[in-house]
Amino acid sequence: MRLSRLLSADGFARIKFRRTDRDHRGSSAPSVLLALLLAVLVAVTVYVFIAHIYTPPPPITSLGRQIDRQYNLTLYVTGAAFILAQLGLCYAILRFRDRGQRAHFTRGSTVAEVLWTSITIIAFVGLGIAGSKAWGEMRFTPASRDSVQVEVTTTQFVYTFRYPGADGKFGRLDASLVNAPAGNPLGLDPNDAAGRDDVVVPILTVPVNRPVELLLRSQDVVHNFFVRELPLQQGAGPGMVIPIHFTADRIGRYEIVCTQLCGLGHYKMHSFIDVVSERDYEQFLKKQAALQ
Ligand SMILES: [Cu+2]
Repeated sequence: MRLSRLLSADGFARIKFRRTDRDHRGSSAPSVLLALLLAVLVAVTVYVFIAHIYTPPPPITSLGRQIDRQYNLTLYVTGAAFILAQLGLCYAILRFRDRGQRAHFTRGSTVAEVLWTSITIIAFVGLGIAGSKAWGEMRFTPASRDSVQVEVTTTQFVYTFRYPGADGKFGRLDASLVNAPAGNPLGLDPNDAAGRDDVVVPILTVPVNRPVELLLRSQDVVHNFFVRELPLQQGAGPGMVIPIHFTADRIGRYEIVCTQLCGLGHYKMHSFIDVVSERDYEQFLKKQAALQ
């Protein structure tokens, strides 16, 4: 487009546009550059996943491995859709670039709309149904009766774990008795006999290959219990006890982190879960019982 400046009678510059022959040919540069940029972004994204740059640690529960398989399946389906959609966009950008033609309105294709909406519904509902078994097993199935029960209390910005002790019963808690500096962070009632053998510790220890049920509580705000290797994430809120369960099958130490922004010290709110052999677990309980 050629610009010509004219000085009008009032002294202001008037800008006049005149179409030239070059305008009718359009410009390929912007569309080629945009298509190229998109192709590069797609290639980089695909590389990040294929090269396994950000991979989570392998799960230590059979349910975790089931979730990983489901996650990978979802990633393959959505990844293929992502690549196809972006390459389709590259094609459209190049095919319908500015050639100097007049733009015109199009209503699109009803058949194509119905087709890709149906495919999307089938893919999403299908993946949801495929994943419902693992989800149901984790969230809608109660823990087995022989589970090791541990109570998890979250507070700004620590985790405290309580075992019921030899009697298998948790003692009564009284919020007015909570006094961490005096050694009673949970508010255990000293008059309740069931609580006298309760074991209160800052690190969670569980036996390998045995079902574990955690009872999540919070003393103040909403916190979270998250262990990447389990892989389990559950919020804890004041005034409620939320049960979660798992069976860890690999001995080791794994980190527990709070994934709920719970205050200024949130970034350092963490603890550990030690998955130990049955013998080490018995020893741990005996040692702790002697210390309480
Ligand atoms: Cu927290």
